[in-house]
Amino acid sequence: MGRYAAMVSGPAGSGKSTFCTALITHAQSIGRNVHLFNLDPAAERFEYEPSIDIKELITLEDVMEEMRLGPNGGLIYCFEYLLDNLDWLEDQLGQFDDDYIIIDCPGQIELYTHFPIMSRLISVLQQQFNFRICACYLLESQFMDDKTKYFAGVLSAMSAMINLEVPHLNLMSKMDLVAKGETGDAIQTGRRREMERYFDPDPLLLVDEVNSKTNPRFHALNQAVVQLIEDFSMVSFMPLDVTDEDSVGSVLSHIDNALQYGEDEEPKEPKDMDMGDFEE
Ligand SMILES: Nc1nc2c(ncn2[C@@H]2O[C@H](COP(=O)(O)OP(=O)(O)OP(=O)(O)O)[C@@H](O)[C@H]2O)c(=O)[nH]1
Ligand SMILES: [Mg+2]
Repeated sequence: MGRYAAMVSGPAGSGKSTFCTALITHAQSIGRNVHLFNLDPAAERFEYEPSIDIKELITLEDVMEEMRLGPNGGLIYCFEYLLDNLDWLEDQLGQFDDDYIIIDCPGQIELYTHFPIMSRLISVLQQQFNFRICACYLLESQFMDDKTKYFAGVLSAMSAMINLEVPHLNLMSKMDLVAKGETGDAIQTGRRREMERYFDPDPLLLVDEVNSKTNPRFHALNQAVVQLIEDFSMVSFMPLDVTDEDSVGSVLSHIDNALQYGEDEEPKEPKDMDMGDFEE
């Protein structure tokens, strides 16, 4: 059986850990075995006990105290320490036969966008440990209310995609906070419709709205940014509502698809047939 990993990334508080929990709950409910890999050396509580936990190797708290580093420098130190201790990782990864792991990452997006840390970890998982990897990048639906923030979010997602160089799925999280249309509340229905425009929009059509909010001095820059986003086809988002099992199930099938999960498996032997049924 192949080895598969979905790396759940995105800004602080975008709902990564909650999504990992929802994904594992859903996978278990359909009889699939997936494991949680906690990659956040500062994480405190988990609904599911992680099968692999970076905190067993190193914690941010210890690093900050012993190395006298701040939280961000400390985090980089933790990842460099992990990359220097790949034997530990190999040991941890070696315990499973059915390898499908969900990696809950920290919320410091510099790790995906500025530093080559996550991309190095991905290369190790791919090349040394034979994993197929995809990235899920979460952005909060609440954040999208403002088009300028939407563009900033898309750019951060795009930067992560370019740095990580693995199949990439953008998720618009916390969709439960944007009430569904049936509630009858005209304002919420309007907000939902507005949000749905962002699932697969044409950024060139949104530029006028961004321009209307920004100083004319920036219009050429807005246009250039929008063109960049358009050129990379980076604007589509899948809605994610962790309170809705269908939504979580649909995201899991997209992840499976991105990972080509199951495509390597041997065809199952048909059940032993009683050939007597076919005899005269
Ligand atoms: N309503 C709603 N709240 C959510 C959802 N996902 C997360 N939250 C809330 O958002 C907050 C942050 O959620 P986390 O899952 O811890 O987010 P995270 O991205 O793991 O955060 P960091 O690891 O600190 O970067 C918590 O208060 C969650 O309860 C969601 O789908 N809907
Ligand atoms: Mg988290």
